[in-house]
Amino acid sequence: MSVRQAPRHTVLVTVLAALGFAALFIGFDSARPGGAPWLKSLADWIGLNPQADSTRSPFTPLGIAELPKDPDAPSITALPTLPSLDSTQLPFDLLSLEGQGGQGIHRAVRRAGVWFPVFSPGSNAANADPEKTDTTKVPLYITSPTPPITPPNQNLTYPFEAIGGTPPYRWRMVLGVEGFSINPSTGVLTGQHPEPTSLPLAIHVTDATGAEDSALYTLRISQTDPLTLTTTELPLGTIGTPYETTLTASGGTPPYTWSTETTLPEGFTLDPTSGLLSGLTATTGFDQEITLRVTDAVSQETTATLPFRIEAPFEITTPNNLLPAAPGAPYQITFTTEGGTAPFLWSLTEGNLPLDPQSTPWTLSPEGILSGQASLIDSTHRFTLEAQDATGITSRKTFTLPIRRSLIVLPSREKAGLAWHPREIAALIGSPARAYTVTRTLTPDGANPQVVYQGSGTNFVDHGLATTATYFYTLHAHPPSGPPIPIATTTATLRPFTTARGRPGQLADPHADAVKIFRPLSNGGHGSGFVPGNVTGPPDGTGTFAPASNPDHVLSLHARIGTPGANPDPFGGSITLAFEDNLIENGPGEDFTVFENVFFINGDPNQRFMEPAIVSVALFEDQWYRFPIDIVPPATTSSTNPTTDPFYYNRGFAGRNATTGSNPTDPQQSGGDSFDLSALKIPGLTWVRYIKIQSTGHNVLRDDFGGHPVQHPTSLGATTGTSSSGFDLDAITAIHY
Ligand SMILES: [Ca+2]
Ligand SMILES: [Ca+2]
Ligand SMILES: [Ca+2]
Repeated sequence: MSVRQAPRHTVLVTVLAALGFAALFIGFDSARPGGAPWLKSLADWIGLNPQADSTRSPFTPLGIAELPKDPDAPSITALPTLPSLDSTQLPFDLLSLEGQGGQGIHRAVRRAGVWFPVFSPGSNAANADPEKTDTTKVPLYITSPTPPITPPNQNLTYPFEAIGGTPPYRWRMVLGVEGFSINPSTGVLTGQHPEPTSLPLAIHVTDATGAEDSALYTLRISQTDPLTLTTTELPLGTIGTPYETTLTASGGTPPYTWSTETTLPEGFTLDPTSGLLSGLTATTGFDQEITLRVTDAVSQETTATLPFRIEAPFEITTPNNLLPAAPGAPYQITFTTEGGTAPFLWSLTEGNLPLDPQSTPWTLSPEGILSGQASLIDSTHRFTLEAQDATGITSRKTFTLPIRRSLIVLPSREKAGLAWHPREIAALIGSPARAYTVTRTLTPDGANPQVVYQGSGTNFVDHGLATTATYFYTLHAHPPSGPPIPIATTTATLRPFTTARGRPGQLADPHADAVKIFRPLSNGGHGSGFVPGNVTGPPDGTGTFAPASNPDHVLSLHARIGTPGANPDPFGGSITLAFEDNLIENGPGEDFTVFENVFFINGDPNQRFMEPAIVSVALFEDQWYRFPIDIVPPATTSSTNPTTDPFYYNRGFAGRNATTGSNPTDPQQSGGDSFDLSALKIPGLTWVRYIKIQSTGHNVLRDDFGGHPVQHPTSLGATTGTSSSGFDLDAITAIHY
């Protein structure tokens, strides 16, 4: 079929070549090679003073009438209210709508997390092809995600659902075991099985006109005992003595397969079948953390990060996790050893030392004194130091040094998010705290403190605050005995909000504010010369047939073709964004939306060009949670490419829905792909401030539910690893902020 739609990738490559912008590599995790250690924040982008610290700078309250006018504001805030659209008015069968947004040719409704355009043929705009856009029908789609894992001998009842086509639907299935059946008219699968197993389950649905759709799932019968890595510590090894330990796991469905997420030290191996970790080092001791992964027979996996230490005749006694350096403050630490023969000679063997605000690296003296001034931006640094004693024996240790306050406070709209790190507080008070109290005052002298949190968690959101007010928060740790100890005080000043682009220090916005790391697959890609402005602020996409595509509107992350199970980093570029003037709270339902420039192939809204990405969130820079992904391929050979079907990327992906142009903070209007932090099932996680988006690449990742490889479209230069290949990020917007 010929491509009528402007072949955006070709056009964009030309534009880019003409502009010749270099990619930005932005420091956040300094241990990564190529990470230039500076951060271009929103303030740099729009020319405001980046030195301003929003939690400390003096602030003149602004009345609403005095708010600076933003040229972008009308496009977001002046949208007319959408007239209500009930299902009887829809041109096709879409019952139980989850939302509607857009106007005219861009009007769309949402069902099962996917937005479908709805418009009358008379309102066609130039971008839509009337011959391709049959507005009376949505094709028949099976929408359901993979059924849940079911224990042996326990009954499973799972309703499969479909939309589009012409009801009524008829259902059938193909499954290689007895004991299950599907109701042909309702699509409800029922049954049970006595043994743990993992089987392909093909589901077929036929509509009244004989049209058919199919989907291939994995039916998992497994103990619900969660897969657990039962090895909780690794034995201490010694230089010159062969090291051997066998890792253990329980739950899930054996047999288990073992692997590591981190590189093992030289001379060490992990047997994937037996879990035997073994090796020998002759002259170099080390003390580092390794991340171990166990996968069971039905592709569930779990990981654990454990200290791994080989003792030399002397050891480095400074703990791995260094106390945080406060932003902008001087920092000095003297590393210490025990045993061995003095003098010791210190050197950096891996990673990078932090940089001061002038981008000069901190210094490590040969005597083991690390000193410098902390940058103004929160960041985490990992590096490995080596000490060599007078006899030539060496000992290595990996350190983590965070730059941030011990009490994190992020102001938002009439609320503030607070968080602290128990490990650091334990280091400060000499033992784990049994509880924490946070107090709030309106003056720095601490008069009239109000207790706003008491418990054993690590984060909470303080509600009911006044815009333009400044609050002083103090964190108190409760040691095992004795009175609480004040640990840290931090202030927060609440700004008025706009849904357009904010102004640092004056006007906050619900959108991502800064790029922490940008790691494309090659330099000079589409939009790389416009980072961070093209991915901060509100979405530039203005409608379902009007995806953002200019380099100052979107940033391409790049994708390549790989092999399943490979490290995804060389095949899918990534970006990490920070929220600096608002938080993303885990509120009711969806919490944030990712906007990409999904477009319709040949103007046909039923054939989507989607470049998928996986999404992770964090509250602390070193603790990430990824949304689980579910791929649902067709069960039979399809006449169209499965990757043009939004229900192929069934759950957990960004990049499957177009932007409607309506209010980006309302997931029932905005289009894009919305995510609910509750889906991560992380106990006690009330808010986050970092989001990482990584292009999936083609054939690299497997999904979390059936192990299906994640396919990426390969046409239109989508997997060249350069220029505009891969996911094109437009914006990320908080819903609860
Ligand atoms: Ca913001
Ligand atoms: Ca939520
Ligand atoms: Ca944008």
